[in-house]
Amino acid sequence: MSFATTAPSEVIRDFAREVARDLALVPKQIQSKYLYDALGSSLFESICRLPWYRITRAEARLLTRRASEMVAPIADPVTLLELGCGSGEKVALLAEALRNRRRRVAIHLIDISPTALELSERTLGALEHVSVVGHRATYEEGLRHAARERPPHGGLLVLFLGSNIGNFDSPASQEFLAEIRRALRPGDGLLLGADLVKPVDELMLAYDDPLGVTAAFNKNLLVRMNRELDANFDLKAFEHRAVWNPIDRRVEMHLVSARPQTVSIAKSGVDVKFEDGESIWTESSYKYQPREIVELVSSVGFESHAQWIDPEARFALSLFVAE
Ligand code: AVI
Repeated sequence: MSFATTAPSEVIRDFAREVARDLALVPKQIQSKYLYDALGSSLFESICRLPWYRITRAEARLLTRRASEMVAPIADPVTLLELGCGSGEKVALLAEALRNRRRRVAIHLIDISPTALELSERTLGALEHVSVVGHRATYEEGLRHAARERPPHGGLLVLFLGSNIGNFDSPASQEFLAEIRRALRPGDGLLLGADLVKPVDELMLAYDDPLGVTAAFNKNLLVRMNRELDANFDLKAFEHRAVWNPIDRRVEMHLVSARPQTVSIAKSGVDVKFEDGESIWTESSYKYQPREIVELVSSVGFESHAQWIDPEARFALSLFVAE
């Protein structure tokens, strides 16, 4: 496996500009998409294997047990489209459930990471009844391309899994779901994975794990800024903190300054002052009640078809059909 350490220059330019803008906000923040450079993506994969982070395994359990019900309402020939494909194992479970229909299944994979696309294409290569198209693109661009390339007949099932929806705030999640709906035809489906509200001690173990992997994932953002933006963050002078915000029902990740300090970020053209205890807010993970998921998705033109809940981890997969 190789770890690309240099991002393309336009990515670095946007990163530099957005960091300058968002560190001037109160509270200071950095968008969570910047957590995922090569090392960050690999740390996230490790998080998914931690005993305390249960989303990935809960979702795999539901998919393994209920995949045939999940594809049942989608008309042949089926196209599957996964937003953020990871390793391709989840879409493979759904493709496997379509095998007995004896029709070819087209799979579109959308991810900005070439490594994720390659890995998924390899996983799916073992299935002879599928054809796979990878799109190295943002979710929005990929959705548009795939919708244009799909056949005139048959249904499309969009997969948005892993509780990625939880990293969008409320207006952004609604806007993004509406964008998905606009790319679909009536009768197409959306399978949405979302983590549910659960006891706070469980959430804290998931987002501040005893092995420190989530802390490394969060602090890698400082490593990335030092490398790509010529910043001089002292890694020992910032701490990982996860907090449960009960009003907005989200886990927030922060990087907290352990002392008063000024950090220079050369490519952003800024010197940023931190008070002792001041934080950079790096991610929100919203947690839902099952009913809220149905209401959110129904509000943008979908009808709720079914919802499966993993009782151990409190995680839901919900299936919607475009009206
Ligand atoms: C990718 N996303 C759904 C993860 C989450 O749970 O919000 C990212 C993550 N952050 C900390 N641990 C995992």
